[in-house]
Order: sequence, then C-alpha cells, then structure tokens
Amino acid sequence: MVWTEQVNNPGLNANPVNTMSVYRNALLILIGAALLLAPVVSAQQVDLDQTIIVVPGDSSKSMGFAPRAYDTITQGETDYFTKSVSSGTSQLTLDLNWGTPSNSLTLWVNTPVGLYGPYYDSSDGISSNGRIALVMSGSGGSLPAGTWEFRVYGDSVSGVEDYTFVAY
Ligand SMILES: [Ca+2]
Ligand SMILES: [Ca+2]
Repeated sequence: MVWTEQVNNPGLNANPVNTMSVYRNALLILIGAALLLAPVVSAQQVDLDQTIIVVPGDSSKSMGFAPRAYDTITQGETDYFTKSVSSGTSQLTLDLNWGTPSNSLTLWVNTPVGLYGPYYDSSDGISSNGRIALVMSGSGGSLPAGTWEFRVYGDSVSGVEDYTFVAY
C-alpha cells in the first residue's frame, strides 16, 4: 500500500512543473528579443564614433606634384598646417616624411568632428622608415567639410629634423 501512494505523487506534482516550463519559455522569449535589439543599438554607437576611418597609406607611392610643406622641427616643437576641406571630399591622403627613423615625430589631425591621433611612424604599418602615410575617409562616404588642422610634433628629436608634409 505504501508503494501505491508513491506512484501517485508524480502526477500531483505535474502542475508546478508545467508552471516552471511557462516561465522558462517566457525567459527565452525575453532573451531572444534582447539579442535582436542589441545589434541595432551598437550599430548606432559605431556610426557616431567612427565618422572618420583611418587606414595606412601607400609608403611606396611618390607624393607627385601635390603642394607640400617643407619645415624643420626640434624636440618639443609643434608645427601647424591647415587645409580647407570642401564638402563631398571622399578622402585625404596624409604623408609626413622626415626619413630619420631614430627621430620620432608624431602627427595629430584636428578635424571638424574631433582630434585624431597621435599617429607614429608605426601607425602606417611600416615602423622604422621615418614616414607616416595615412588615408582618412568618411564612414558615410565623405569627410566632414571645414578647416582641418594638422599638427606635427617633435616627440623625440635629436638636433634639427627637416621634413615634408602633404595632405591631398
Ligand atoms: Ca617648425
Ligand atoms: Ca612609417
């Protein structure tokens, strides 16, 4: 008789088990909804942050006839160059070339949407050629228009270093 009572008990416990199952399904639906919403939110954040995309330029390429600045720099000095970027400009090629890897120059780019940098000799993927070659492009197809300011900084310079800089 004792055995019969124990067999009946699982049937009585069936309702609590079903209730748990309902809660679990509801939880899975909530998690699924959260996973669907998450990519949308993060995509918006990426668009706000990455207005400008910076990639290594082609260091083997000649600067051609693009107007460039010739200047010299010493330890701790900053040189400023500006360029007016018109609307619809898709990309800018930057080339800072001092040719002496033992000296360290850095490049900052103050754009209408914020300050980018510092960029080092290594930022273009070739770490010891005394040159920083970069290409900046707009994530939405064009760069923010306005006055761009480029800052060349003498990060670690022995003596007087001469260099050329171009943005085109
Ligand atoms: Ca100078
Ligand atoms: Ca380099």
